[in-house]
Amino acid sequence: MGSGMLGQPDAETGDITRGELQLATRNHGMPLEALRHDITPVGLHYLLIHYDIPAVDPAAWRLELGGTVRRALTLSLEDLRARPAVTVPVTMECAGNGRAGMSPRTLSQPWLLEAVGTAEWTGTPLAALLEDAGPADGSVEVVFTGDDRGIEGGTEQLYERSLTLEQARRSEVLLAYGVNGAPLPAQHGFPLRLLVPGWYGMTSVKWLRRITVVDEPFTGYQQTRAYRYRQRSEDTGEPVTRMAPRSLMVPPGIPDFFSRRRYLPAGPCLLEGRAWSGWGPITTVEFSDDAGATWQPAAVEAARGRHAWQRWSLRWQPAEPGERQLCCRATDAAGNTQPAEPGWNLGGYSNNAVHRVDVTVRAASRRG
Ligand SMILES: Nc1nc2c(c(=O)[nH]1)N[C@H]1C(S)=C(S)[C@@H](COP(=O)(O)O)O[C@H]1N2
Ligand SMILES: [Mo]
Repeated sequence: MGSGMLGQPDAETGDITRGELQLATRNHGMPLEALRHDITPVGLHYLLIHYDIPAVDPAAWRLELGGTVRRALTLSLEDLRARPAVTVPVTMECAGNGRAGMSPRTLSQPWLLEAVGTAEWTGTPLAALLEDAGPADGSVEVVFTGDDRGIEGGTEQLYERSLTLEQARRSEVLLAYGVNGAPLPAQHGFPLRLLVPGWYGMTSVKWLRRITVVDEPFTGYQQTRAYRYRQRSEDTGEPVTRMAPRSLMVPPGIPDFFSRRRYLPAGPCLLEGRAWSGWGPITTVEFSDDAGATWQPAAVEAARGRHAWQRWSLRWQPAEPGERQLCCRATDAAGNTQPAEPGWNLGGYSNNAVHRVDVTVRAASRRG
Protein backbone atom coordinates (compact mmCIF):
# COMPACT_ATOMS: atom_id res chain seq x y z
CA MET A 1 0.00 0.00 0.00
CA GLY A 2 3.06 2.24 0.28
CA SER A 3 2.52 3.96 -3.05
CA GLY A 4 -1.00 4.84 -1.97
CA MET A 5 -3.50 5.51 -4.69
CA LEU A 6 -1.12 5.35 -7.59
CA GLY A 7 -0.57 1.60 -7.75
CA GLN A 8 -2.54 -0.90 -9.73
CA PRO A 9 -3.63 -4.45 -8.92
CA ASP A 10 -1.78 -7.38 -10.35
CA ALA A 11 -2.25 -6.92 -14.09
CA GLU A 12 -2.70 -10.62 -14.86
CA THR A 13 -5.15 -11.70 -12.21
CA GLY A 14 -6.76 -8.47 -11.08
CA ASP A 15 -6.77 -10.12 -7.65
CA ILE A 16 -7.52 -8.04 -4.62
CA THR A 17 -4.30 -7.21 -2.76
CA ARG A 18 -3.67 -7.67 0.95
CA GLY A 19 -3.57 -3.86 1.37
CA GLU A 20 -6.96 -3.45 -0.29
CA LEU A 21 -8.39 -6.25 1.85
CA GLN A 22 -7.10 -4.56 5.00
CA LEU A 23 -8.72 -1.25 4.02
CA ALA A 24 -11.94 -3.02 3.06
CA THR A 25 -12.25 -4.68 6.47
CA ARG A 26 -11.52 -1.41 8.34
CA ASN A 27 -13.85 0.76 6.26
CA HIS A 28 -17.30 -0.68 5.77
CA GLY A 29 -20.01 0.31 3.33
CA MET A 30 -23.74 0.72 3.85
CA PRO A 31 -25.56 -2.52 2.92
CA LEU A 32 -27.79 -1.52 0.00
CA GLU A 33 -30.93 -2.83 1.74
CA ALA A 34 -30.40 0.11 4.13
CA LEU A 35 -31.43 2.41 1.26
CA ARG A 36 -34.91 1.78 2.70
CA HIS A 37 -34.15 4.18 5.56
CA ASP A 38 -34.57 7.92 5.11
CA ILE A 39 -31.94 8.37 7.79
CA THR A 40 -29.24 5.73 7.89
CA PRO A 41 -28.78 4.20 11.36
CA VAL A 42 -25.27 5.24 12.45
CA GLY A 43 -23.98 1.67 12.55
CA LEU A 44 -24.96 1.21 8.89
CA HIS A 45 -23.54 4.53 7.63
CA TYR A 46 -20.39 3.96 5.57
CA LEU A 47 -17.02 4.64 7.12
CA LEU A 48 -13.75 5.84 5.61
CA ILE A 49 -10.65 6.35 7.73
CA HIS A 50 -7.32 6.86 5.96
CA TYR A 51 -5.07 6.21 8.99
CA ASP A 52 -6.00 5.27 12.59
CA ILE A 53 -8.88 6.55 14.71
CA PRO A 54 -7.09 8.98 17.07
CA ALA A 55 -7.54 8.86 20.84
CA VAL A 56 -9.08 12.17 21.96
CA ASP A 57 -9.59 13.26 25.58
CA PRO A 58 -12.74 15.43 25.38
CA ALA A 59 -11.88 17.35 28.58
CA ALA A 60 -8.45 18.40 27.31
CA TRP A 61 -9.56 18.83 23.68
CA ARG A 62 -9.69 22.36 22.26
CA LEU A 63 -10.39 23.68 18.77
CA GLU A 64 -7.84 26.29 17.69
CA LEU A 65 -9.03 28.81 15.10
CA GLY A 66 -6.12 30.95 13.95
CA GLY A 67 -3.95 32.01 11.02
CA THR A 68 -4.57 35.30 9.26
CA VAL A 69 -7.38 36.42 11.57
CA ARG A 70 -7.82 39.48 13.75
CA ARG A 71 -8.68 37.42 16.82
CA ALA A 72 -7.51 33.82 17.25
CA LEU A 73 -10.03 31.65 19.13
CA THR A 74 -9.65 28.62 21.37
CA LEU A 75 -12.89 26.74 21.94
CA SER A 76 -13.82 23.82 24.16
CA LEU A 77 -16.55 21.38 23.25
CA GLU A 78 -18.79 23.19 25.74
CA ASP A 79 -18.09 26.52 24.05
CA LEU A 80 -19.14 25.02 20.71
CA ARG A 81 -22.28 23.43 22.16
CA ALA A 82 -23.27 26.81 23.66
CA ARG A 83 -23.37 28.38 20.19
CA PRO A 84 -26.49 28.30 17.94
CA ALA A 85 -27.16 24.70 16.89
CA VAL A 86 -28.77 23.27 13.78
CA THR A 87 -29.68 19.70 12.83
CA VAL A 88 -29.81 18.79 9.13
CA PRO A 89 -30.12 15.56 7.13
CA VAL A 90 -27.12 15.28 4.81
CA THR A 91 -26.22 12.60 2.29
CA MET A 92 -22.50 11.88 2.27
CA GLU A 93 -20.71 9.77 -0.30
CA CYS A 94 -17.04 8.84 -0.64
CA ALA A 95 -15.41 10.15 -3.81
CA GLY A 96 -14.05 6.61 -4.30
CA ASN A 97 -17.51 5.03 -4.35
CA GLY A 98 -17.60 2.82 -7.46
CA ARG A 99 -13.79 2.61 -7.66
CA ALA A 100 -13.76 -1.20 -7.89
CA GLY A 101 -15.89 -0.91 -11.03
CA MET A 102 -13.15 0.96 -12.89
CA SER A 103 -10.71 -0.92 -15.05
CA PRO A 104 -7.84 -1.12 -14.34
CA ARG A 105 -8.72 -0.72 -10.69
CA THR A 106 -6.71 1.79 -8.66
CA LEU A 107 -5.17 0.51 -5.42
CA SER A 108 -7.09 2.15 -2.60
CA GLN A 109 -10.24 1.38 -0.64
CA PRO A 110 -11.97 -0.96 -3.17
CA TRP A 111 -15.53 0.31 -2.93
CA LEU A 112 -18.27 -1.29 -4.98
CA LEU A 113 -21.33 1.00 -4.48
CA GLU A 114 -21.97 1.11 -0.74
CA ALA A 115 -19.90 4.16 0.31
CA VAL A 116 -22.88 6.38 1.09
CA GLY A 117 -25.24 7.24 3.93
CA THR A 118 -27.60 9.95 5.12
CA ALA A 119 -27.40 11.12 8.71
CA GLU A 120 -28.91 13.92 10.76
CA TRP A 121 -25.89 15.96 11.77
CA THR A 122 -26.01 18.47 14.61
CA GLY A 123 -23.55 21.30 14.91
CA THR A 124 -22.92 25.00 14.74
CA PRO A 125 -22.51 27.00 11.51
CA LEU A 126 -18.86 27.67 10.64
CA ALA A 127 -19.61 31.07 9.06
CA ALA A 128 -20.44 32.78 12.37
CA LEU A 129 -17.30 31.42 14.01
CA LEU A 130 -15.17 32.69 11.10
CA GLU A 131 -16.90 36.03 11.50
CA ASP A 132 -15.94 36.15 15.19
CA ALA A 133 -12.29 35.48 14.31
CA GLY A 134 -12.36 38.01 11.44
CA PRO A 135 -10.26 36.89 8.46
CA ALA A 136 -7.67 39.58 7.62
CA ASP A 137 -7.58 41.21 4.18
CA GLY A 138 -5.82 38.95 1.71
CA SER A 139 -7.07 35.72 3.29
CA VAL A 140 -8.00 33.20 0.60
CA GLU A 141 -8.58 29.77 2.12
CA VAL A 142 -9.38 27.95 5.33
CA VAL A 143 -7.42 24.80 6.24
CA PHE A 144 -9.06 22.09 8.36
CA THR A 145 -6.67 19.82 10.26
CA GLY A 146 -7.63 16.48 11.76
CA ASP A 147 -5.97 14.72 14.65
CA ASP A 148 -5.14 11.55 12.71
CA ARG A 149 -1.60 11.06 11.43
CA GLY A 150 -0.29 8.74 8.75
CA ILE A 151 1.95 8.36 5.73
CA GLU A 152 0.52 8.63 2.24
CA GLY A 153 2.30 9.12 -1.06
CA GLY A 154 5.54 8.95 0.95
CA THR A 155 4.54 12.01 3.01
CA GLU A 156 3.88 11.95 6.76
CA GLN A 157 0.88 14.15 7.49
CA LEU A 158 -2.15 14.94 9.57
CA TYR A 159 -5.30 14.53 7.48
CA GLU A 160 -5.91 18.07 6.18
CA ARG A 161 -8.08 19.68 3.53
CA SER A 162 -8.96 23.26 2.65
CA LEU A 163 -11.90 25.24 1.33
CA THR A 164 -11.85 28.67 -0.27
CA LEU A 165 -12.98 31.38 2.14
CA GLU A 166 -16.12 31.81 0.03
CA GLN A 167 -16.99 28.12 0.22
CA ALA A 168 -16.22 27.96 3.96
CA ARG A 169 -18.63 30.85 4.57
CA ARG A 170 -21.61 29.09 2.97
CA SER A 171 -24.49 28.79 5.41
CA GLU A 172 -24.79 24.98 5.17
CA VAL A 173 -21.20 24.32 6.30
CA LEU A 174 -21.19 23.05 9.89
CA LEU A 175 -18.89 22.08 12.69
CA ALA A 176 -20.74 18.94 13.79
CA TYR A 177 -20.58 17.34 17.23
CA GLY A 178 -23.68 15.14 16.95
CA VAL A 179 -25.14 12.56 14.60
CA ASN A 180 -28.66 11.04 14.69
CA GLY A 181 -29.27 12.59 18.10
CA ALA A 182 -26.13 11.32 19.83
CA PRO A 183 -22.56 12.62 20.22
CA LEU A 184 -20.29 11.71 17.30
CA PRO A 185 -18.92 8.20 17.76
CA ALA A 186 -15.13 7.81 17.57
CA GLN A 187 -15.19 6.46 14.02
CA HIS A 188 -17.16 9.43 12.68
CA GLY A 189 -14.84 12.08 14.11
CA PHE A 190 -15.41 12.53 17.86
CA PRO A 191 -15.53 15.15 19.23
CA LEU A 192 -15.90 17.46 16.20
CA ARG A 193 -15.92 17.22 12.44
CA LEU A 194 -16.40 19.52 9.51
CA LEU A 195 -19.53 18.86 7.45
CA VAL A 196 -19.71 20.23 3.91
CA PRO A 197 -23.10 19.23 2.44
CA GLY A 198 -23.13 18.43 -1.28
CA TRP A 199 -19.43 17.66 -1.49
CA TYR A 200 -17.79 14.26 -1.55
CA GLY A 201 -16.90 12.98 1.93
CA MET A 202 -13.15 13.74 1.90
CA THR A 203 -14.03 17.42 2.42
CA SER A 204 -15.69 16.77 5.77
CA VAL A 205 -12.57 16.51 7.94
CA LYS A 206 -13.05 14.39 11.07
CA TRP A 207 -11.35 14.74 14.50
CA LEU A 208 -10.97 18.44 13.85
CA ARG A 209 -8.32 20.10 16.04
CA ARG A 210 -7.31 23.22 14.08
CA ILE A 211 -8.85 25.66 11.62
CA THR A 212 -6.33 27.97 9.97
CA VAL A 213 -7.18 30.93 7.75
CA VAL A 214 -4.39 31.34 5.18
CA ASP A 215 -3.41 33.91 2.56
CA GLU A 216 -1.92 31.36 0.12
CA PRO A 217 -3.71 28.36 -1.41
CA PHE A 218 -3.13 25.21 0.67
CA THR A 219 -0.89 22.68 -1.08
CA GLY A 220 -1.15 19.66 1.25
CA TYR A 221 -1.24 16.09 -0.05
CA GLN A 222 -5.02 15.61 0.25
CA GLN A 223 -5.56 18.81 -1.73
CA THR A 224 -3.01 18.78 -4.52
CA ARG A 225 -2.09 15.08 -5.00
CA ALA A 226 -5.12 13.09 -3.84
CA TYR A 227 -8.65 14.00 -4.89
CA ARG A 228 -7.79 15.34 -8.33
CA TYR A 229 -9.18 14.00 -11.60
CA ARG A 230 -5.95 12.90 -13.28
CA GLN A 231 -5.22 10.57 -16.19
CA ARG A 232 -1.46 10.37 -15.49
CA SER A 233 0.51 11.03 -12.33
CA GLU A 234 2.22 14.07 -13.95
CA ASP A 235 -1.18 15.77 -14.41
CA THR A 236 -2.27 18.53 -12.03
CA GLY A 237 -5.91 17.61 -12.64
CA GLU A 238 -9.11 19.31 -11.64
CA PRO A 239 -10.06 19.08 -7.96
CA VAL A 240 -12.75 16.63 -6.84
CA THR A 241 -15.55 18.72 -5.31
CA ARG A 242 -19.31 18.06 -5.33
CA MET A 243 -21.03 14.69 -5.68
CA ALA A 244 -22.00 13.61 -9.18
CA PRO A 245 -25.61 12.40 -9.50
CA ARG A 246 -26.22 8.79 -8.55
CA SER A 247 -29.19 6.50 -7.96
CA LEU A 248 -29.07 3.13 -6.25
CA MET A 249 -31.77 0.50 -5.79
CA VAL A 250 -32.53 -1.82 -2.92
CA PRO A 251 -31.57 -5.13 -4.55
CA PRO A 252 -34.91 -6.95 -4.97
CA GLY A 253 -35.62 -10.55 -3.98
CA ILE A 254 -33.11 -12.66 -2.08
CA PRO A 255 -29.36 -13.07 -2.57
CA ASP A 256 -27.29 -16.12 -3.23
CA PHE A 257 -24.92 -16.16 -0.23
CA PHE A 258 -21.70 -16.16 -2.16
CA SER A 259 -22.32 -14.82 -5.68
CA ARG A 260 -24.80 -12.22 -4.34
CA ARG A 261 -26.95 -12.79 -7.43
CA ARG A 262 -30.60 -11.94 -6.77
CA TYR A 263 -33.52 -14.36 -7.10
CA LEU A 264 -37.14 -13.27 -7.10
CA PRO A 265 -40.50 -14.81 -7.91
CA ALA A 266 -42.45 -13.73 -10.99
CA GLY A 267 -45.23 -11.30 -10.10
CA PRO A 268 -45.59 -7.68 -9.06
CA CYS A 269 -42.58 -6.20 -7.30
CA LEU A 270 -42.11 -2.79 -5.66
CA LEU A 271 -38.66 -1.48 -6.51
CA GLU A 272 -37.23 1.37 -4.49
CA GLY A 273 -34.03 3.24 -3.96
CA ARG A 274 -32.47 6.64 -3.33
CA ALA A 275 -30.90 9.25 -5.59
CA TRP A 276 -28.81 12.33 -4.89
CA SER A 277 -26.49 14.90 -6.45
CA GLY A 278 -24.28 17.64 -5.08
CA TRP A 279 -25.26 19.88 -7.99
CA GLY A 280 -28.97 20.25 -7.23
CA PRO A 281 -32.12 18.23 -6.63
CA ILE A 282 -32.80 15.04 -8.57
CA THR A 283 -35.39 15.69 -11.25
CA THR A 284 -35.76 12.21 -12.78
CA VAL A 285 -34.89 8.61 -12.00
CA GLU A 286 -35.31 6.12 -14.83
CA PHE A 287 -35.50 2.34 -14.62
CA SER A 288 -34.62 -0.35 -17.13
CA ASP A 289 -35.23 -4.11 -16.95
CA ASP A 290 -33.33 -4.89 -20.14
CA ALA A 291 -29.77 -3.79 -19.31
CA GLY A 292 -30.39 -0.21 -20.37
CA ALA A 293 -31.93 -0.81 -23.82
CA THR A 294 -35.21 0.86 -22.82
CA TRP A 295 -36.04 3.15 -19.88
CA GLN A 296 -39.16 4.14 -17.98
CA PRO A 297 -39.57 6.90 -15.38
CA ALA A 298 -39.80 6.07 -11.66
CA ALA A 299 -41.69 8.17 -9.09
CA VAL A 300 -39.30 10.54 -7.27
CA GLU A 301 -40.15 11.98 -3.85
CA ALA A 302 -39.07 15.31 -2.38
CA ALA A 303 -35.99 15.29 -0.15
CA ARG A 304 -36.20 15.74 3.62
CA GLY A 305 -33.68 18.53 3.30
CA ARG A 306 -31.80 20.38 0.60
CA HIS A 307 -28.79 18.10 0.99
CA ALA A 308 -30.51 14.76 1.61
CA TRP A 309 -31.15 11.98 -0.87
CA GLN A 310 -34.56 11.43 -2.49
CA ARG A 311 -36.55 8.20 -2.48
CA TRP A 312 -37.64 6.75 -5.78
CA SER A 313 -39.97 3.82 -6.41
CA LEU A 314 -41.59 1.90 -9.22
CA ARG A 315 -44.03 -0.99 -9.51
CA TRP A 316 -42.43 -3.56 -11.76
CA GLN A 317 -43.87 -6.78 -13.06
CA PRO A 318 -41.49 -9.06 -14.92
CA ALA A 319 -43.32 -10.48 -17.92
CA GLU A 320 -41.92 -14.00 -17.56
CA PRO A 321 -39.26 -16.00 -15.73
CA GLY A 322 -35.69 -15.54 -16.91
CA GLU A 323 -32.52 -13.52 -16.47
CA ARG A 324 -32.73 -9.76 -16.30
CA GLN A 325 -30.44 -6.86 -15.66
CA LEU A 326 -32.19 -4.08 -13.73
CA CYS A 327 -30.73 -0.56 -14.01
CA CYS A 328 -31.45 2.85 -12.55
CA ARG A 329 -30.22 6.24 -13.65
CA ALA A 330 -30.70 9.68 -12.09
CA THR A 331 -30.59 13.18 -13.60
CA ASP A 332 -30.24 16.34 -11.52
CA ALA A 333 -31.66 19.83 -11.95
CA ALA A 334 -28.38 21.00 -13.47
CA GLY A 335 -28.83 18.41 -16.25
CA ASN A 336 -26.07 16.05 -15.08
CA THR A 337 -26.86 12.37 -15.50
CA GLN A 338 -25.25 8.97 -14.98
CA PRO A 339 -23.22 7.43 -17.80
CA ALA A 340 -23.88 3.89 -19.03
CA GLU A 341 -20.24 2.87 -18.49
CA PRO A 342 -17.63 3.93 -15.89
CA GLY A 343 -15.12 6.60 -16.79
CA TRP A 344 -11.54 6.28 -15.61
CA ASN A 345 -9.11 8.40 -13.61
CA LEU A 346 -5.99 7.63 -11.63
CA GLY A 347 -7.53 7.98 -8.17
CA GLY A 348 -10.65 6.01 -9.03
CA TYR A 349 -12.97 8.90 -8.18
CA SER A 350 -16.55 9.68 -9.00
CA ASN A 351 -17.56 6.55 -10.91
CA ASN A 352 -21.28 7.25 -11.09
CA ALA A 353 -22.14 4.79 -13.88
CA VAL A 354 -25.72 3.44 -13.78
CA HIS A 355 -26.50 0.91 -11.06
CA ARG A 356 -26.92 -2.57 -12.57
CA VAL A 357 -28.41 -5.49 -10.67
CA ASP A 358 -28.52 -8.96 -12.26
CA VAL A 359 -31.61 -10.91 -11.24
CA THR A 360 -33.10 -14.33 -11.95
CA VAL A 361 -36.90 -14.29 -12.05
CA ARG A 362 -38.26 -17.69 -11.04
CA ALA A 363 -41.66 -19.21 -11.81
CA ALA A 364 -42.67 -19.80 -8.17
CA SER A 365 -41.31 -18.89 -4.76
CA ARG A 366 -39.41 -21.64 -2.97
CA ARG A 367 -38.32 -22.34 0.56
CA GLY A 368 -34.98 -23.88 1.46
N1 LIG B 1 -9.48 13.44 9.73
C1 LIG B 1 -10.01 12.71 8.74
N2 LIG B 1 -11.14 13.15 8.16
C2 LIG B 1 -11.71 12.43 7.17
C3 LIG B 1 -11.12 11.23 6.71
C4 LIG B 1 -9.94 10.78 7.35
O1 LIG B 1 -9.38 9.73 7.04
N3 LIG B 1 -9.42 11.55 8.36
N4 LIG B 1 -11.71 10.56 5.66
C5 LIG B 1 -12.50 11.39 4.75
C6 LIG B 1 -13.20 10.64 3.74
S1 LIG B 1 -12.27 10.14 2.42
C7 LIG B 1 -14.54 10.41 3.80
S2 LIG B 1 -15.34 9.68 2.52
C8 LIG B 1 -15.32 10.83 4.98
C9 LIG B 1 -16.06 9.65 5.57
O2 LIG B 1 -16.82 10.04 6.67
P1 LIG B 1 -17.52 8.92 7.57
O3 LIG B 1 -16.49 7.88 7.89
O4 LIG B 1 -18.05 9.63 8.75
O5 LIG B 1 -18.61 8.32 6.74
O6 LIG B 1 -14.54 11.40 5.99
C10 LIG B 1 -13.48 12.25 5.51
N5 LIG B 1 -12.85 12.90 6.62
MO1 LIG C 1 -13.71 9.20 0.84
